[in-house]
Amino acid sequence: MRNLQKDDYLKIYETMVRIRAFDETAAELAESGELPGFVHPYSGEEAIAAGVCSELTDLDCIVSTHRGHGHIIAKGADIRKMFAELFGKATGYSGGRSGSMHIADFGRGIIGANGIVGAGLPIANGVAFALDYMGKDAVCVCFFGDGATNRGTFHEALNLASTWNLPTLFVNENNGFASTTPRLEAMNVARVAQRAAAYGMTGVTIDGNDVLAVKQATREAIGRVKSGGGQTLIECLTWRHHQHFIGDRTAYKDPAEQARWLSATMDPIPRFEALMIADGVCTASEIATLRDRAVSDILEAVLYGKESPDPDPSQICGHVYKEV
Ligand SMILES: Cc1ncc(C[n+]2csc(CCOP(=O)(O)OP(=O)(O)O)c2C)c(N)n1
Repeated sequence: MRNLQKDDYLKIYETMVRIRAFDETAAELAESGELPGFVHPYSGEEAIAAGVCSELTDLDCIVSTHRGHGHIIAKGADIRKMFAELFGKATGYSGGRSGSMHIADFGRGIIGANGIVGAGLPIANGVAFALDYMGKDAVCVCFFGDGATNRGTFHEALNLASTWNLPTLFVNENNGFASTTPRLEAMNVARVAQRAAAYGMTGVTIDGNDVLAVKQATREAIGRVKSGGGQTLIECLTWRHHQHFIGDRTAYKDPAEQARWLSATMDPIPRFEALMIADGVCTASEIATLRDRAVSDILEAVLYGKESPDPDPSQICGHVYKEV
């Protein structure tokens, strides 16, 4: 995977720093009380969204989670409409009705984030079924946390995808916790990927902070399902830098472990920067330029969101029932 074109490296890097800038800014705004609603920052997990989505085409779809900003940005969503939605404004993705956890953009194959843990899994199968039924050469990627793999929806979805041979790709973001519960207090298997065997599919565990490893595993999984080799459950080992949501306390995290994961050798962004410099892809100053651009794009999107109009109160009952 280290033989990509320069543009491919830069695109992946831009995606990661855009996600980081988006969620660090959203976290600050939520902490200061400027943003209404919940924010579940994705910081620390960027390599997964960026690596997976770098292998997707416009025809492919994704189904996201409550921690979904990263997936949605990596699939090409408009960050101005995202911030407008977070601010509850009329110009937001859902007209300000949904906030952070229900952003969707069907035109870009973003079927939606979801506030219900594990609820995206059966939806992803439905999308995969539809893609297959319509004869599209495409897959549906489902992102979900380790906590979600203890829900019945996970097991039903893997069983159905395997039995019906659906083009669903299961991407587990194993950050070690479901809210405040450490993973091994809630499951009795060493690896989430082991669960794939129960459904006759391939299970792999990878370093989820190594964006090129994620890209490689995604490429192999898509190739496998498209060539009749069955589905894949990719378990990506990672760590969330922040609390579960902004406002939560993190007493359940070991400070030494937290510091280890935030170090430059573990954080996916400095890791990828070091790799690009070592491979002669770009210089430190080119990297700084890309970072600065990501931050200024985000600030512009925040301004757009803040200054957008509030929804019209007379429309409050809209989108509840379908008009006939
Ligand atoms: C069905 C359901 N149960 C509980 C919750 C409350 N809740 C929200 S996020 C979360 C933890 C999810 O953990 P995981 O799936 O590992 O994802 P992560 O937050 O680590 O990304 C819980 C329990 C919920 N939203 N939905």
